Parts: sequence; C-alpha cells; structure tokens
Amino acid sequence: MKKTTTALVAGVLAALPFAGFAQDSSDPIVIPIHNWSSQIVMSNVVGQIFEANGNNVEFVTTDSQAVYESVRLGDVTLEMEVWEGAFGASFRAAMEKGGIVDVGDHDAVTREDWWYPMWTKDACPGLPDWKALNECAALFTTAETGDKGRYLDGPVDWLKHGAERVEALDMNFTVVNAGSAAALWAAIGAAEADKTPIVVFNWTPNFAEAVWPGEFVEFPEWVEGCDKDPAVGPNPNALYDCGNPAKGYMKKAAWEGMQEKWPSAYSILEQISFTNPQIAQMAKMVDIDEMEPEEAAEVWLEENKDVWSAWVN
Ligand code: TMO
Repeated sequence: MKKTTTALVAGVLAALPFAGFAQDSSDPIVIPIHNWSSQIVMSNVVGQIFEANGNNVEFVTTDSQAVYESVRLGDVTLEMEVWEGAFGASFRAAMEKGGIVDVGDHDAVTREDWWYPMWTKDACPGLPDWKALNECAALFTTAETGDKGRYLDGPVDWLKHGAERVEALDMNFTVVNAGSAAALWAAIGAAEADKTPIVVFNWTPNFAEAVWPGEFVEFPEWVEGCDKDPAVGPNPNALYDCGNPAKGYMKKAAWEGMQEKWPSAYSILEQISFTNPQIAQMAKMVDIDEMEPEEAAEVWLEENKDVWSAWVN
C-alpha cells in the first residue's frame, strides 16, 4: 500500500512544471514523532510527501518539549505541530537562543485546557466557569484524590502546569497526570457509562469533539506573561493563574539550516497548512478507526490529493 501511495504522490510531482529536489542534500530530513495521534499522522503525511519529492526521511520518537532544543541544534530538522498552549514557552525559549525558525502558522486555531463532557454540566450547572467547577469539586473526588476533586491532566511532557494553576487559584482539586493520551480517552469512556462527572485535559482540533460533546472550563483569560510574571493574572503572587489561549496558534518550526540544505523540501514546508477538520480527521483515523499512523497518512494523501498537490506546486 505504501508503494502505491508514494507512486501516487510522485505522479503528481512529476506532472508539475519543475521539481527542485536535485539541489537537496541526500542526508535524511529528521522528523520527530510525539505522543498524540494528529502529530504522528501529520508527520507521516509530510514525510511521505518529502519522500515522493526525492528526499530521504527518518523518523525519531522524541520528548515534545525537548524537541525545540533538538531542532535548534539541527539534530531534528523540523516540528509539524507547535501548539501555542503546550509548547509556546519552549518554542519561544529556543527562538531566543537561535538556530530555530518559525515557518508560519497552520490555518488551524487551537485550544488546550481543562475540559468536560456535557453530562458533567448536568451535575454542575454553573459550568463552564472555573469558580463553579471549584464549588462542585466534591463531584470529582476519587479514592486516589481523597476529599479533593480529581483533574486528569495530560502526560507530564505536555507541561500543562495544572498543579501550579490549582495552587495559584486555590482550587479544591488534585492533579493526576495520565500516562498517555489513550488513558484520557479511556477515562472519559468509563465515565460515560453511568454519566459520572469528569474533568480532563483535552484539546481542539481533535477527534474527541465528534465523539463526546463537551466544553472547556473558562478560567481567567490568558494574558501574555501569565507564565512569566506573577503580577499578570488575578493572583498577583503566582504564575499560571490564567487559562491557556482560547484561540491559540499551531505553527511549523524548522532548523535554520534546513532551507540551505534541503531547499526544495523547505519550500514545500513553507506552503503546508492544515485546517481544524483535517487535523481532527487525522486523529480520528488512529484513535477511532484504529489505523496505524503510516496507513492513516497514506489514506489521507489518497483522499486529499487536491489539498497537498497545491503545496508542492
Ligand atoms: C499537545 N496537545 C495537542 C496534546 O495538547
């Protein structure tokens, strides 16, 4: 199947006026893979486009925060999903040190924050306000969290600062980190059976919005500097006393040497822009349809030829 799709991508490239890959280095373009499905599928989509363009590609599994240092040093060539909420701070820190470039925004608008499936609101009608959530904390207690409500946060490398937020806003919650994205979906699925109230980390675009109608908790609005300056946000003595950006960016980033070493691949990267529905669909292919990421990427390329052929033109 892989051969067929690569042949399909290559066929479209051959029909284009010129392909500049002859100038590209034959060294592999190193693409990092993380621990949520859209990023894995998108990285495979882009890798397959580069391969059809004549480039060599290598995938490496890496930590989603440390990757910005790896891109800056050129150990990894690019990053396809720089989510503002989770990775804005690491990306900005790497930009300040130098060696990494901003290759532009995807069309997608993103949000990552505390979230609940709609049945939770039946039990706590003041939602989505965070103060109402806090008053309902007793609905969320578990054996593990005692008399505090449980907030099931993402895996630790997504660095959501949930515990700092609970502390900064003096909330009656304990943060528990899920071991994987799959553990988040399993917890929502288990709560669904008897409509147990649950509050977990979630994000958009994602497949989850099509499966479980729900809402983000509304925390004090994100203000630039909330993670750096205690004076910013409602608690004058604490960092992280704000929600994440409600209309965050999703950027592409690359090692600053990429343009010179692989000019053709870099110009394709500049053109690439995924939308919210496209990203949600890539996650669904793995998390609901249970495809392998490489297979999902092949199917995506087959079904969206008009989308990506515009990027390689
Ligand atoms: C980084 N993520 C999209 C899982 O929030």
